[in-house]
Amino acid sequence: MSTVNYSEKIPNNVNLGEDRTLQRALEGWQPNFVNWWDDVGPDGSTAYEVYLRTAVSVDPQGWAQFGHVKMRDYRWGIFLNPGDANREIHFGDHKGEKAWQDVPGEHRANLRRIIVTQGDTEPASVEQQRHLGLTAPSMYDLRNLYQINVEEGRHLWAMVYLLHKHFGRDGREEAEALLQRQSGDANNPRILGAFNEKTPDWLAFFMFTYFTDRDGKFQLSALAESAFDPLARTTKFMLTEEAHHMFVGESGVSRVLQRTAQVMNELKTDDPQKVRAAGAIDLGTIQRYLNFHYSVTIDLFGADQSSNAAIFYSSGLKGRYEEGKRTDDHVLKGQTYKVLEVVNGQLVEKDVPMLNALNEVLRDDFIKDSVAGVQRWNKVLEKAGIPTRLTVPHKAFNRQIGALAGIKMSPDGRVVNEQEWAAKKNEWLPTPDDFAFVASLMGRVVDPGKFAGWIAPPVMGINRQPVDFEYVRFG
Ligand code: BYC
Ligand code: FE
Ligand code: FE
Repeated sequence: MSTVNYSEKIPNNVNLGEDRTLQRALEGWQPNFVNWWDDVGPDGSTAYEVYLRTAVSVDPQGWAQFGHVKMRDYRWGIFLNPGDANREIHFGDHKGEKAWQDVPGEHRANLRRIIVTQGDTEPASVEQQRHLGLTAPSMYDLRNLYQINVEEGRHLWAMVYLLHKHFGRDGREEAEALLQRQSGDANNPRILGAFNEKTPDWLAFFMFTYFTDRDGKFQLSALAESAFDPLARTTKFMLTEEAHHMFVGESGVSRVLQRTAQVMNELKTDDPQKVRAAGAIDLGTIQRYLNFHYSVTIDLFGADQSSNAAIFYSSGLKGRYEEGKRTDDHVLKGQTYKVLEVVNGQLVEKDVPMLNALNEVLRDDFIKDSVAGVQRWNKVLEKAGIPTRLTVPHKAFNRQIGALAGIKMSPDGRVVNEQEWAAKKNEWLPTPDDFAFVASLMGRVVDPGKFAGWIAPPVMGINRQPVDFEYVRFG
């Protein structure tokens, strides 16, 4: 008999205490997870007690319990949103049939692949962010970084639960492989491009959590529609945590802009060198970081035409964003969608079968949502009387995936030749000099209520605590 109290050690609503097979699988995996966390998780954080929210159940009282905990003792839980026994599949060829509680044999390979791809991003982001704690601009920001890290860890658990519970031996092998691939590793990299990029500094971190965690929002929303009910329910619960990740990015960039605008007004200058000399990040650098993170993130939606996407949708594995709110037939056969391609050096729109364009549909939904937040950033500049505005680059700018890969495009949407690209690249994407400058600002500021000079304090603390609350106790 096992003596472990599973609901205490691993908070869950999946009846883990009664499920010996699942217990055995998780008992094999969990020590490797802890080793992974120690090896490539948040650098130097083991002894800290951090004011974290922990999910101990899915109801409103239980999903956000705040208190100081050691990161190592964080209780990574396994939660599915409450089920609906009568839930029906509401899109694709199986529309109107009952949602699946088990994996149908014919969709097993595709479902496993989707779950593995989703699962792979979660530990990747923790690896990408592992050094940031050493240069936090405040204790408040350090706490937010760690909150995101433990929750991405929990999202990995969520996908590993599905692999262990529903995919038998190959699921267990995939769960191991999720701990073996490593962000940026030349021999065994993470699956998707953005998750092998560096997150070298806190401006990159805020852009990543604004844009790339938002890919998480859209992909998870599409999976929350899945006919495979356990996937739908687990991704729905993951979405409750994603909001905070995007908030950290949006408010982080806002605070950087606020500080930059203040310095520009004090010095009455828009000269980037003077702004930099005063210890703030010039708007040009912020725009170049934005261009990079936006373009790398929209690549995550895959090729603009994809037979995988058509199969995932028609077989009910992955829906569209807010599938239930759409008023079409939810089958989409015979419908078309506009995608871009280059003909004779010019971008042209062309109609293609909608089912094959569903990656593009989701990318366009993401783009709308991203632009809204950039407009909120511009309000900060507007309020401060600064005329410069941030913009998202053209969809075809700096793309590596799909029909637009390899085309040289200016951020404002002109096809450019190699010479112009080479001449202007340093105005459009972060340069080694930009990275070196931003790195030079990154010093560790962790006294409660103190903030680095390149970022304004937040308006409010976490969970109604004051901004100068002791969010992290260094043991
Ligand atoms: N980089 O037919 P295509 C998150 C591959 S973020 C490298 O378009 P498909 C989070 C593709 O795999 C959310 N490779 O593919 C955020 C395929 O390879 P194979 C993550 C790429 O399947 C922050 C080939 O190119 N979740 O949660 O239609 C922090 C052909 O492409 C890329 C998901 O992505 C790329 N960018 O679409 C923490 C959901 N793009 O098979 C966490 C699950 C494509 O030919 N994934 N390729 O070798 C999916 O739904 C799909 O796999 C994709 C790709 C939408 C990603
Ligand atoms: Fe996540
Ligand atoms: Fe996230």
